[in-house]
Amino acid sequence: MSYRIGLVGKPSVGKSTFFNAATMNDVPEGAYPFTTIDPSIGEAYIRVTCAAPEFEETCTPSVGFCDDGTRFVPVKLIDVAGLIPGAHEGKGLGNQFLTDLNEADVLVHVVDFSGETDIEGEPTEGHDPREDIAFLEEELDQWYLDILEKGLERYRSGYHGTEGDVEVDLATQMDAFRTSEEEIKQVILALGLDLDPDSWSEDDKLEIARELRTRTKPMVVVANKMDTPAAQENYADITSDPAYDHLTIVPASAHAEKALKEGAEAGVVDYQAGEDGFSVEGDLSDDQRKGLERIRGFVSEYGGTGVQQALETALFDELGALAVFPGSANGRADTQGVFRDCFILPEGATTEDFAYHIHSDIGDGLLHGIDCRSGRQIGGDHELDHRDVVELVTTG
Ligand SMILES: Nc1nc2c(ncn2[C@@H]2O[C@H](COP(=O)(O)OP(=O)(O)OP(=O)(O)O)[C@@H](O)[C@H]2O)c(=O)[nH]1
Ligand SMILES: [Mg+2]
Repeated sequence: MSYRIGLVGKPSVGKSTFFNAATMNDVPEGAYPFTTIDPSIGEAYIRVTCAAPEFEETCTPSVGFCDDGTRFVPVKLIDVAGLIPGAHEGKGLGNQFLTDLNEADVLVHVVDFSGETDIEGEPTEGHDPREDIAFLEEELDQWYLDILEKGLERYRSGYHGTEGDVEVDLATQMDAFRTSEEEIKQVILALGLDLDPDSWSEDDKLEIARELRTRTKPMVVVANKMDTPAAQENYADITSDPAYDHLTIVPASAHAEKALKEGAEAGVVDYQAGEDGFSVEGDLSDDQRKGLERIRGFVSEYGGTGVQQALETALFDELGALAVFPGSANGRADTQGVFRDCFILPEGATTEDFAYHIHSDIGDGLLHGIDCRSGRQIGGDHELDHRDVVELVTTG
């Protein structure tokens, strides 16, 4: 199972361009709303500093690849149709397609920071990206509210047969979001409400929906089109406004990432995804050279094109996931090959979780783990850190 990152946002912000840049796919992009109708799923990568060199080994990745000490570990990226205000009432393409994002572990909200598209994705000038940040969260909350209402219908109609608890029906209805009865109950009680839905006002329900949304779909904001001066100005304004301190905003140019990757593929630039620089190698026209120099100015100022950074911020910072390498404590390669795997595990994962992640037999037979850096034994309930290298010792 690989992690899934969903791209959301109003039309024409650059979701598909971001998707193509990250996955090297070729889905349609266009300067008109609703270019994308059907969802696409592609393979993107997140970077993890490879542990093999510390052990004086050369890795042989089973999935993804390793470039100069940087592992590129596959994750799934999902591109969907644009969302406009009132989508929950059927505006635009409605919000039915949001079900395509049910399975996303974390969302990347792509915002056009250039202000050159209005709230529905039509060309304009001077549009305030703040509006886009706010409306999207409201639409997502409405989506959750709809599902909550369906759960309440289920509760009232007594599908469960006996007099049940409301959180049981809500958890069943919200199954795709992988939330639990316990979590739903906690959310309701933490909002100072009791467990009788008849006592909830419309606002209470919206509060529950919002709380469940922020817990189950953490999100980063991508300030896209940062190759334009207008976007750079908006970015400076918004990130210095304390009202936006609670958001993680990653500056990006999907265009720049695409151009650099295409240049690398054509052999005219030397560029590793996520780096804040590149070198020009091949014969280029003056226009191409100027284009690349413009990109250079931007990537050196913002620390990269932002595409890799956005995916990694979503997965590691917002979601709290961690990468763990299976290793062998005596330093020798196992029969499987050296540093083949790099697994992405959820926040708080323990040695035992790691074992079960690999195989249920390994989980069942786990005796203990060994931290391969220190050589120390670690228990099944030991919480792992990002980039730990762990040998699992089992009965089998
Ligand atoms: N300047 C600039 N333009 C961009 C960038 N990324 C995308 N665009 C342009 O923005 C327009 C919309 O891009 P798409 O990728 O189709 O946008 P989308 O969000 O997928 O749109 P829908 O599928 O309609 O929801 C296209 O003209 C892109 O070339 C960027 O980083 N910089
Ligand atoms: Mg699109």
